[in-house]
Amino acid sequence: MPKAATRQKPEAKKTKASANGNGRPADNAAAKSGGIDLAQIELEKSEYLQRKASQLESIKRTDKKLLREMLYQMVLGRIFEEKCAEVYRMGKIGGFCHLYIGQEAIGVGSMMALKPTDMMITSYRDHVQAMIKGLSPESVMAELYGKAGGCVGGKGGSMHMFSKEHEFYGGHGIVGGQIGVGMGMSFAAKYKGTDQVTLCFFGEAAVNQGIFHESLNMAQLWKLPCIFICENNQYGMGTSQARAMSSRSIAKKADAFEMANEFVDGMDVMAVRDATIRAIERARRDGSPTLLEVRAYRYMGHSMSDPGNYRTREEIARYQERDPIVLFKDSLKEAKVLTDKDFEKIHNEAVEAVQRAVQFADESPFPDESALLTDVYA
Ligand SMILES: Cc1ncc(C[n+]2csc(CCOP(=O)(O)OP(=O)(O)O)c2C)c(N)n1
Ligand SMILES: [Mg+2]
Repeated sequence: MPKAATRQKPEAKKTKASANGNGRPADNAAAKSGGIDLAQIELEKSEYLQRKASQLESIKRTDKKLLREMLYQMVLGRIFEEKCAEVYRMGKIGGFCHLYIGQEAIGVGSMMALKPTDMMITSYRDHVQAMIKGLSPESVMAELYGKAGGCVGGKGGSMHMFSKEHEFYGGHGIVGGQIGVGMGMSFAAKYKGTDQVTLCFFGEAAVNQGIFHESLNMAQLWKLPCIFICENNQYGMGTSQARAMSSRSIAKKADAFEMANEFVDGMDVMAVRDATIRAIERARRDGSPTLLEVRAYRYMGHSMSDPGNYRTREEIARYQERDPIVLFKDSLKEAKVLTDKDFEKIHNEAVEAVQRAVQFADESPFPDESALLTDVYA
């Protein structure tokens, strides 16, 4: 057990606990066992219930067609990833494959607040985000298969989705590497005088790397229109955040650079959307960057080859009780924006879209040998 996991400032005990981690109780039993404190999950749940009224207000302010499209994208992402797991086990997808199940509200809530000309960059957990940015499910599934019909001709695979046309700049396998590139993209936008905002996604394990701190410093110093979104799914491979990070709050790390920051519940798509809209307004107004820490939970293993023996079934089940898709669906029903029948239609459309994607990938040829040395930079 690393010492950092048990090292707590004494005053932390006196602080009122809140899910954003500023007042984490000192005696965190789950942290000692490597998992997540179940009391934290309860706290997050009660904070969500308290916020529910403002979420319904936010729904009322939002275009109904857009709300249904957001739900569709979340359902599509879920069904697409479930299918990925299935065809991976059949041997149709090779190599690494990291699924986004449980984190759909982060991608949908943030990216669907962008204009199509805005840019984004992310980690290897990229299939669903690629689709939200507008890449077709066919081109993403074929890429997973390593087929010529894939968005990068079958030469990138699961971790390297990319589409310049959609301002989607990958899909990166080096943990944290994309933070520096994303910051550079926002520098380019400022230099060229465009109004583009960059969303730069990364996991919480990337925050311990130097590149995170260097990039935030430069972005704030140079006033770059970059929104850094830390997708805190609470694990970096088999290591929980509590075992690897001395402080609980990632959002507050931005204070060191005097950068705007917010902690957001990543199970609540409207909370993610509202926080991103605030960040986009800051970025477009005077180029100010923002750090958003968006906490959700990874239901599946780190990748398809993860035995998952570092957490309990109960922990997973407790998070699934607050599933982001179910929460959103229920709120939309409560706000009279959606009926059960509408949901069934959305679900069926997503199932059909995924079926079409699989058929396309199955039928697409492998890249021709002549493509072996094209688009290669060395
Ligand atoms: C620089 C670097 N170090 C280590 C790895 C191995 N590695 C791959 S994913 C991962 C965990 C990253 O976790 P996190 O940033 O929280 O993202 P998540 O997988 O949870 O989305 C590690 C250590 C890597 N790819 N790159
Ligand atoms: Mg993580």
